[in-house]
Amino acid sequence: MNDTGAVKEALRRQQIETPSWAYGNSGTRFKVFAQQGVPRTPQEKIDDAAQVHRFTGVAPRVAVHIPWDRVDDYAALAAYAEERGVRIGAVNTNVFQDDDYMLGSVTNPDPAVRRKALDHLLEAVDIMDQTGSRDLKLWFSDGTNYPGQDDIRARQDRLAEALAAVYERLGDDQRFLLEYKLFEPAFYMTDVPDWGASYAHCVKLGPKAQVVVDTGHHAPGTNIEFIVAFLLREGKLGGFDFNSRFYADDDLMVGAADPFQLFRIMYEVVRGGGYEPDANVAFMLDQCHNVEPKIQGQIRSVMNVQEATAKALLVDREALAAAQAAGDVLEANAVFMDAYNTDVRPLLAELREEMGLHPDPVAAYKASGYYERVVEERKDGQAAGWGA
Ligand code: PSV
Ligand code: MN
Ligand code: MN
Repeated sequence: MNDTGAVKEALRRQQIETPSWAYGNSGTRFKVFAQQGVPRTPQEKIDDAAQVHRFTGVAPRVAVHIPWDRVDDYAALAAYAEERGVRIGAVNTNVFQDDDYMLGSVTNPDPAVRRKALDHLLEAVDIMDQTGSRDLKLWFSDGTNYPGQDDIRARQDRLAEALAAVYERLGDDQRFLLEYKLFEPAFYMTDVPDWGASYAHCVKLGPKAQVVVDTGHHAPGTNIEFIVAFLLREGKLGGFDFNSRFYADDDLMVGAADPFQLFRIMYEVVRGGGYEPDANVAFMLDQCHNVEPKIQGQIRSVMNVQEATAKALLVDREALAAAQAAGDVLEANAVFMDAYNTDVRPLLAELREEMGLHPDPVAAYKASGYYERVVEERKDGQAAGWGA
């Protein structure tokens, strides 16, 4: 797509979902650094997410994580979000922070623990009914630390049983996204370690089961864009948890560590039709801002995804196809790199102005005084954190 008008039009309809937990305090297992002005309630997290949308125009949804965002009335929470110009997006489940889950949740050898975990997943679908959310995000920390600790095959059977029960419970317009992760917290074997395991379970269940690619969940050197191309081709790419990493699951700002990889991923999304409105690929962020200001960190991340998308849309697909058909390796690579090396910031600034936004979202946010206001307003009470 080379016509700038068409590129802008495509960028205008982009929707990037931000995670409620990115607005709260977070850290590593060594230390959580408390920041000022951090939200104390799920509502305040939504207030902050609304700021990201206000200044970027492309972040209209916020994902919630249960029980971190537990409230009495989820329909009221959804209404609260709508009043602030955003909606509740994916409902993320949490079966990893309870003592009972030490040896696993849905794959635990104890049927009572499995039942408890499944009840939580089903409760999350009840919540989706109230928030109007389409996506249930399932990530299991389940796995083992030592060879022989538990039976790998039996654990797969238990996983399949739980997934089938959740699938059965989904409404017509709902789906689940099964997230995989190579390791951590399990260090020998993880029950959903890679896209293949997630894909196989999802294929068995049907179209309402889709794979979600968290960009931080692979072995170093993995070609993530290949996975994206493959899953899209099979109609099984449900979405992304975007973040970037230098080592493992670093949860740094997307596009910070490797903007070229993000471009390559977005190119495969565009190439595979995943950017079309009816493709239903969810572009979510899953990040933690441990040392940087959180709302600004989210704004920067949204802009990074926009920039990678703009470059991906700018690839001259005709010229690329011609070079590929001719076997012209260097020309094909040059066409691809031309798009990556284009400075798309002026185009995005122009687009924002056309959308009635400030061309520089970070500057506009800083000038708004929102941060100073919430630092003052949120002085008292317990700040929300990863796990609260
Ligand atoms: C696990 O590492 C993960 O990526 C899952 O998506 C969790 O729900 C999320 O992190 C929590 O931050
Ligand atoms: Mn994730
Ligand atoms: Mn992760």
